[in-house]
Amino acid sequence: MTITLHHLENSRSQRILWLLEELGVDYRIKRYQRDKTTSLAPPELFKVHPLGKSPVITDGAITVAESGAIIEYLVDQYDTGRLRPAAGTSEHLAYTYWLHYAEGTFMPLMIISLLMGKVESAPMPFFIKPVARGIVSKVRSGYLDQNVRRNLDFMESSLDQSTWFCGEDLTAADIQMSFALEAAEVRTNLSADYPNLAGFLERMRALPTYQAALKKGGPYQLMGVTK
Ligand SMILES: N[C@@H](CCC(=O)N[C@@H](CS)C(=O)NCC(=O)O)C(=O)O
Repeated sequence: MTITLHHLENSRSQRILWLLEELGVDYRIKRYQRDKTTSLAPPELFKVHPLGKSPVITDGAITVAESGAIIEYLVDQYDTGRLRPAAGTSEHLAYTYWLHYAEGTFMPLMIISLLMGKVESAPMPFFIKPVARGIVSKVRSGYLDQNVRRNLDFMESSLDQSTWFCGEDLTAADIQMSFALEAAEVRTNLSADYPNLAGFLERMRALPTYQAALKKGGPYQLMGVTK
């Protein structure tokens, strides 16, 4: 069976590419471009999975969507015990936590932030602008900013004592967290305010497998920043 990664440009799919490189398995990449105006995925992705999102993989007759599920599937099938800590250990509990946290808690905040930015910059009649800006400002001050800060503080302190999120060894949960931190990096001053998180990104970018994934994936421009 050959694994196919259905790879949408500038997307979470980059983390699966990195995982595939870490696993050292054979795979092929099918590329998809975002719509130039809306940034949405093209209709061809709906032929792979009904939600039309990326990442999604096919492995023979099997189709798996959702980053966390794809990671679990690939680790189950192809890892040799390196990228997921042994069941029953505290590292495994941390692994499960961060694997779910990235998409369950942190990424929704990044999406709200992205959408608020889009509302602020959307073309609209001049008399609507103050209303739209007022709503965005309320969402930011009443909910978003404090939650983003609390989560960044929490992630930062979680890396006080360890190199990676589950200890001294890189796990697939770190790969899941990579996109969350890359998304945070474009909206906050990570290197000044969150040295542990900036250090994580630096260590990750120095890994040959991360670099190989970047090379295979092509230009990677995350919400305005070229990597
Ligand atoms: N929680 C999902 C999110 C999938 C998702 O929203 N992917 C984005 C790319 S980062 C996408 O496909 N966007 C294009 C669209 O919504 O049309 C996962 O982690 O797989």
